[in-house]
Amino acid sequence: MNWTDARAWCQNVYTDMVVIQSQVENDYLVSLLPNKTQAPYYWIGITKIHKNDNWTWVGDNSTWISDQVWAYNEPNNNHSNEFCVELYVNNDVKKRGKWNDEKCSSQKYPVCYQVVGCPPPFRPLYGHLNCSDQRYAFNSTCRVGCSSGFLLLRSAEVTCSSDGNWHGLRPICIRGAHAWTYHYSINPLRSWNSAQKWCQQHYTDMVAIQNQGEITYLNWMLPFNPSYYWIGIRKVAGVWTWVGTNRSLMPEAENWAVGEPNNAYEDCVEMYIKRDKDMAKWNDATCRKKKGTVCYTASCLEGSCGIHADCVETIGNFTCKCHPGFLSPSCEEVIACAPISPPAMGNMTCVNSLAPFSFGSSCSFNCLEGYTLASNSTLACLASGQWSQPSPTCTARSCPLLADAPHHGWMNCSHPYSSFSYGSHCDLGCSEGFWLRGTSGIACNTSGDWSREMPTCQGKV
Ligand SMILES: [Ca+2]
Ligand SMILES: [Ca+2]
Repeated sequence: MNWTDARAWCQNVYTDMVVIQSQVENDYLVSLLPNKTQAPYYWIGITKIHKNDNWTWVGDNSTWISDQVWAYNEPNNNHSNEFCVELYVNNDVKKRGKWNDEKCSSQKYPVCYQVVGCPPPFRPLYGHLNCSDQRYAFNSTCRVGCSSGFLLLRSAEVTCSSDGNWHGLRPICIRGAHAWTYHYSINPLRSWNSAQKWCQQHYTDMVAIQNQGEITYLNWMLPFNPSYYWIGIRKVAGVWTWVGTNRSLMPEAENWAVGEPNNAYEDCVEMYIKRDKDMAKWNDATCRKKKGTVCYTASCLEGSCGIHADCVETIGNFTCKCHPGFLSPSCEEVIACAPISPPAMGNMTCVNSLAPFSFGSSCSFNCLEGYTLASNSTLACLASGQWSQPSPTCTARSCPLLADAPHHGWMNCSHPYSSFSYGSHCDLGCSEGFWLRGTSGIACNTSGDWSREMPTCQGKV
């Protein structure tokens, strides 16, 4: 075929004429193509339209070209119209894998490519996908993550295989204890007591089971063991008890196999992992029997809750208990008290903790000259979001009350702030026939004292 027919054929039957994007691809392609002992060789998808043009690949993505890939003395544009490229695939070591510019009307074999891809992958309920290629091409992968609170079963990753199918077990997400990690041991088998000891030494404790999701997960995760596995329930003072939390087993959480528990002397509990009958159900058994061990590692890790909270283990998860003064759920937000202002005739100085007027902040007050604070001078913002006391006010200092005018005299007072206090001023005088001994005016000063002694009125002699 000439080059134009060759490309059209590629587009009809496959995706397009081959595009080479590296020396490695070029070598790989040469290794795939049947060897030719003589011309014609193979058309590849690179051309130009005019002799001064750059060589251009079909499509628009690839720009790769290499000086080393041309055969000796090529491209030579021998007939001034060699605008297409052939790939030599023969036994001549100097030519094999090299390119030659050729007349596009020459007859050669087309080399095409086909995009191989997979259908859109299955997204599990309660899960999300993260795919390396949005067109799901051959060899691309998709990773599955489960929503918070769900456990991933089977594989986390699927790969698009060359047959156009996703390779890998279809992931599913089940409700469960996402924050716990499980560990098991069947070598050696252990009595219930030594199983618990081993768990406590190496992990947090024997596994406790919160919900059906965990049961499903454990039954999937653990290998079959003919003697099955101990779990963290045993009889304590006649009551079935979760040993890790010391809580008694609630009827709604029971998962006994048919007819179990069946023996007053069987004080420990095993789980029938991958058993044909009563799969994943529980049986009471004699504690000294040797079985597999299943442990968990606690959910609370360093940093689980941030610096303003304590991590508290719950069955299958954890919660963050905020320190006093910090708000749920993140415990990052500090409780704030209502903003306060300086008092009239006074000043306020605040020391902020994490935010202005937040838990741990304190504000001190003082008053201008002539004024006193009515209460304690420092307020603290408490963990409750309340101030430790009401904001203080500044009141003018009081002078001793002047109840009466001088005997045989009069008094005329003004009180700009409050009665007989800082700023108050009294004019004094005597009745007709008397004379004033002392000052004719007194004022209440900043320290709460009268500026002068009270005058008296003297009778005329
Ligand atoms: Ca040539
Ligand atoms: Ca039993």
